[in-house]
Amino acid sequence: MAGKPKLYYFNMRGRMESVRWLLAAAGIEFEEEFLETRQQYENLLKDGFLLFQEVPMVEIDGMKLVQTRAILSYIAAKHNLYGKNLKERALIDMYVEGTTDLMGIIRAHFKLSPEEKERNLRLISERATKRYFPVYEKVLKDNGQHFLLGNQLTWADVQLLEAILMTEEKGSTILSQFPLLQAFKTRMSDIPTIKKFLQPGSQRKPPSDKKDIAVANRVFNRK
Ligand code: GSN
Repeated sequence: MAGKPKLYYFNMRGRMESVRWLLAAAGIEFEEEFLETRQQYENLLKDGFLLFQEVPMVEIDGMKLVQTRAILSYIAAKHNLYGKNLKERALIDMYVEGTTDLMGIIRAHFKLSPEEKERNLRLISERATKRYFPVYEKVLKDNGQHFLLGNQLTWADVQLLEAILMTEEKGSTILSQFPLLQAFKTRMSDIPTIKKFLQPGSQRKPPSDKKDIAVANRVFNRK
């Protein structure tokens, strides 16, 4: 039996949080090494663990995977969360890229100045309610089933729930015009593996703050 996947990243959400979500949803236990010092990062570089000198890195099945998207698609495929054929995969890819784009805007938020934050909150609300959520609401309406791909849970659903919760942290009523997404959120949150991940004490991380910037600057030798 291979050991548990080991995640190398900061003790923060960042790009790794979707990996934590996907593993948790698949019911896979994982270990984490949190980067706190320059030395830890240099050791990983010296050992040749970081193909592009970047984290996230995940040690899994004898591989040292980098590039968040590659990590996620490997985990999704391995745990039957990546559709049954190429066409389903293409749909999942499109849905996932949509939520990735939305989460990218939200992820940048904590680094902004107060004025930029105000502008960014408006952008998040506008993109969520006018561009992204209407798409997922329509997909659920058209297929009339529980998940984006119909009756099978996929990576796209897991990442949509992550994006919904992140968006709600920035505006708690953001789902008010999307009844099917509200029901989706409730249903998804009740899946036992996800329910467990949503409980306090899990490996889910809180929203990032300024302290996280200081750690990353120290590790990457930035100013
Ligand atoms: O998606 C990915 O995993 C890569 N395309 C990007 C990974 C990345 O940018 N990693 C940053 C830290 S996490 N930030 O978002 C990184 O390791 N930067 C190293 C550096 O030398 O700045």
